[in-house]
Amino acid sequence: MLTRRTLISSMVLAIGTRPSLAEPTTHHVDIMGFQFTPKLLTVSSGDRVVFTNRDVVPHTASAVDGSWGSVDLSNGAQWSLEVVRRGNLDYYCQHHPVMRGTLISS
Ligand SMILES: [Cu+2]
Repeated sequence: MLTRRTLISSMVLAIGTRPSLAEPTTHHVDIMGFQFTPKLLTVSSGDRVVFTNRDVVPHTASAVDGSWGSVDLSNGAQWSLEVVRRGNLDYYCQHHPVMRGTLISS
């Protein structure tokens, strides 16, 4: 039988593991099959987004407005962005401009 104490300690654990507003989160975007996955990602200013190329051809993750961007990422390479702006941050691959993604930053 679930005791009251078990129930309370699981509730405390759930609350305790929730990241606070001040703690940045690391998100992951995989580049696979000529797509950014997830294509839409909700982030907070201060968070980090790690892009990993899982394709055999090189890709980039580059801001549409040119304000940030990775180098060429070969197979297995990672590049990390620290989100410092709010709003919809649209990005694409410089080699394959049809590849698009958006970071929704609040
Ligand atoms: Cu590409």
